[in-house]
Amino acid sequence: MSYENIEVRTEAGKVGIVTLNRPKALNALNNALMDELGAALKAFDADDSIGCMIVTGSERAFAAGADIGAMAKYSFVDAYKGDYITRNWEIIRSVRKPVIAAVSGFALGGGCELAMMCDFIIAADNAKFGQPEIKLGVIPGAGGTQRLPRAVGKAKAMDMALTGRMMDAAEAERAGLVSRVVPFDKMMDEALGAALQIADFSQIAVMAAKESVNRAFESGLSDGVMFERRLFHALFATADQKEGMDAFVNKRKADFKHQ
Ligand code: CO8
Repeated sequence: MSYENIEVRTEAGKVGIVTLNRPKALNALNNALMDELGAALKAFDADDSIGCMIVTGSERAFAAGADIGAMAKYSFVDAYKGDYITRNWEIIRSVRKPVIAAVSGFALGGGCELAMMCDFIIAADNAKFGQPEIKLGVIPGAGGTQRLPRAVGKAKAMDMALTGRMMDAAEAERAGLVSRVVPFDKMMDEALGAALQIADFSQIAVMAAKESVNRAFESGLSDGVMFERRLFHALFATADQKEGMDAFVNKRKADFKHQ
């Protein structure tokens, strides 16, 4: 499939990389881009050889938000009935293999929300995160008021949603929004290193780990722990568990077959 708003490639045959590519608009997220992103991630998710995905942008912008020009004249009916706010964004959350956001430059509004929909964020030291929708007379619409407080707590989430201020990479790491911060020229190597490492693990265990961590945000502690325990039990039915533990016992590298 050919794309107009994203670039898609694979690395080492096992990591799928999507680069947002609307440079003139700082990768503003219009409907066509989000449809393409969803299609590309779904295709990687369905490809048995791919074990992890990366979504990234340019040095200047991961994404400066939803496309304000496209949204400016929407009526309530346009917004409510169309898939673009934000039903087509949900595809990203339905992907079962891990998705890493590699964020450089602006990650604002929908750009910050897109990064937070990914499983974890590796940031370049020039990254800037923000939910500036309040300045436009609206509020975040793709999970910003829900995922940001879960990531950084109420105080900073309220501060950002109500003032629209940006958080730099160092503050974002301190607050728990991003997992690692590296210089920009090391960002893709860092993300790729993590993605290749993940892709070499058992895909079944990786998917179960993602599902179980995500469950922590949907359930109470005892339900979450029970969910985890059942998945843990289930993994003993896989060949990969036998391989992983046999490899450890016999001091060799595991060779997972994703079975
Ligand atoms: N939408 C459309 N175009 C944009 C956007 C955007 N979000 N951001 C930047 N651009 C365009 C600019 O219009 C400009 O285009 P042109 O050269 O044709 O004038 C170009 O990108 C470069 O931008 P600037 O000249 O403004 O660059 P600066 O370096 O001066 O400033 C900023 C960079 C600070 C990032 C600034 O561009 C800015 O404030 N952008 C808007 C940020 C924003 O408000 N984002 C939130 C948007 S609302 C949203 O995301 C809601 C999500 C809800 C869910 C999704 C529903 C679909």
